[in-house]
Amino acid sequence: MPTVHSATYDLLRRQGLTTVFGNPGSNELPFLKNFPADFRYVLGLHEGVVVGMADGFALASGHPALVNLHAAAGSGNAMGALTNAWYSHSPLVLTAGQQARSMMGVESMLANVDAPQLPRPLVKWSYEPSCPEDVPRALSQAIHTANLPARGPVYVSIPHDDWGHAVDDDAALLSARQVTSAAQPAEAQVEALAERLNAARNPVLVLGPDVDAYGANALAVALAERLNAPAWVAPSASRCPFPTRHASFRGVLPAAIQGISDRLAGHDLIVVIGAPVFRYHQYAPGRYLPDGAELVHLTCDMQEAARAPMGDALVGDIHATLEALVPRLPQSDRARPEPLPRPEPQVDPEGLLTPETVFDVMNAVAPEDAIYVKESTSTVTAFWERVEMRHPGSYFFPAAGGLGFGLPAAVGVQLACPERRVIGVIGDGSANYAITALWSAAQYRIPVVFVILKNGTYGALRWFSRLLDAEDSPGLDVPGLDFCALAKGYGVEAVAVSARHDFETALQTALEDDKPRVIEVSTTTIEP
Ligand code: TZD
Ligand code: CA
Repeated sequence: MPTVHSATYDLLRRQGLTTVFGNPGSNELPFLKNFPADFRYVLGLHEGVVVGMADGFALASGHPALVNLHAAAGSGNAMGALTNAWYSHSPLVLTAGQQARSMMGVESMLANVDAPQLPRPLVKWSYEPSCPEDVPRALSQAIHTANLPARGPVYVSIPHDDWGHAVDDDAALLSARQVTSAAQPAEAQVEALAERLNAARNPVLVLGPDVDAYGANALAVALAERLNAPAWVAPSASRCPFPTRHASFRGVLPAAIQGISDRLAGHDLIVVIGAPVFRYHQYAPGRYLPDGAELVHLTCDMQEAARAPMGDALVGDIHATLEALVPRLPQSDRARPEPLPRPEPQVDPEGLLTPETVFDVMNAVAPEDAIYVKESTSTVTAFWERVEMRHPGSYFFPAAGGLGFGLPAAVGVQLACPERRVIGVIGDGSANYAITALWSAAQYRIPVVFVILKNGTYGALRWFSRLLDAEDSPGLDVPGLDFCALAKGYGVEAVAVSARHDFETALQTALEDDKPRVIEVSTTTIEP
């Protein structure tokens, strides 16, 4: 007779969720017992790390990832990481152990009295099955909900005395289910879009993370080349949708209302693909659109389409829509955009490297298909200017700006892509939110190269403090951190460098190794 336990593992296996990212407690042990040999458990020492690793794994693999957390305290620890998963459309299936059903009412230790409420509003769906027999079906619903567009995290709370219950043979029907979506635009919609693009005098593309998530990077290039249009990366982009040395590439838009209008001035049609309109950050009020401009928006997310303050939107599969659209467009005879000039090398002060130099060295030393997981907030512009990324899936950044993503996501991305090298580019502030990811990297021998940029300060906040006229705020510096000592404590070999040649050597050595390494680089502080 199958049980909730056997039916669930059968479901997870058939649906391809055989890696479990977790941090266990007593409530989770009945799920983890008899852990099948074809499954892999990846232990994170803090739930923010657990979700961060799963997030990187899901984003880089394109498949839902399973997370197993501990009841309320564990789920609570994971919430910050869920802000990023939500905005990056990351299909995370979060499960959490609950007290035994008969012990919940008296509020025993580790009972989560209103478990489905806790992760909201950062999940698409949250549920606690009303009886043990419903657990496999609820998990099946969770997997498909996470994976259907727009993708996103889901949460299921499971009482620990459910796992031994018998279920009938119909539970096997669940594991064989295939749930797919189409969202191909109608003929008339593609035609209308094509006409609009053809009629535009001077169109501009704004490309976002979901171009990369849908594997539509090459189609975005084809579109830019058909139109001979410049291509900007959407503000606050968490992925790289377009090759950064292509003649059309214009860099990342600033995350401010007026800043975007200024950059896009002179265009009569703004075509936003795979990003919200727009993901602003710093408050710089102004006009949403430059004079004379219209905006059209292709998105996989109906909420993004609905909440935009301007423009027309088409909700659908980004790959399918571009595939239908591009062949309808005649080759434009507009002049091809001129490629951006290469940025000049920076002169480094004695005993420090500029972040610009760090990125120039990475660009020269790292393999051309390296994957960058970036979480150093003041160096975003410099990074996009200096590091060439030409392959899909080359860049991941916390989509909600929730720090604590970079270190663990780098581990998850490397686990999903063992054939490519992952370089984590992490600020000395950011590194502390999820430093224990180093331990998981060491224990599972996941060969991420962690480059920690040590400028001794929350650099981006220094910039914001000038913007907000709050330069005298306390708590903006982080002196006295020794990342080599921390790395050693978690089992990762580390070296500190402060000169260009030493960084080159350290990076080369790290990239040749088959285990993780930390390189602490002393840097100057620059403007974001
Ligand atoms: N806590 C969390 C979880 N997320 C945040 N985004 C912040 C606090 C606030 N914050 C920012 O938005 S940027 C930043 C903080 C603390 C500074 C990060 O410092 P860093 O990078 O050293 O990682 P830079 O390059 O010095 O800015
Ligand atoms: Ca810093």
